[in-house]
Amino acid sequence: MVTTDVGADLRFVPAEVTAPSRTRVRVMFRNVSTLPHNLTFDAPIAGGTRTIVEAGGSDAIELVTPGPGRYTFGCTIHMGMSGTLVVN
Ligand SMILES: [Cu+2]
Repeated sequence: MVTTDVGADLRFVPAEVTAPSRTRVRVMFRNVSTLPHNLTFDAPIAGGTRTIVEAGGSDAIELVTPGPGRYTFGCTIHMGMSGTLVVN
């Protein structure tokens, strides 16, 4: 589960999440802030929630984790709002 900051700060909470490699996982995203956000993985995962997860809303992503490494995700609405998926 990843959420946002509860206010208007542009950050994910927690900013780093961990999962085992080559496993199907479900990432729940809850937007508890006052602004619309999304949670979108960069390549090679390249998947995400719907583009606008409104304040108070939530969405989930299902993905199969790649090999071990660090994979970034972000909010395409807000540059610089990012987090990391650590795959073991
Ligand atoms: Cu955002």
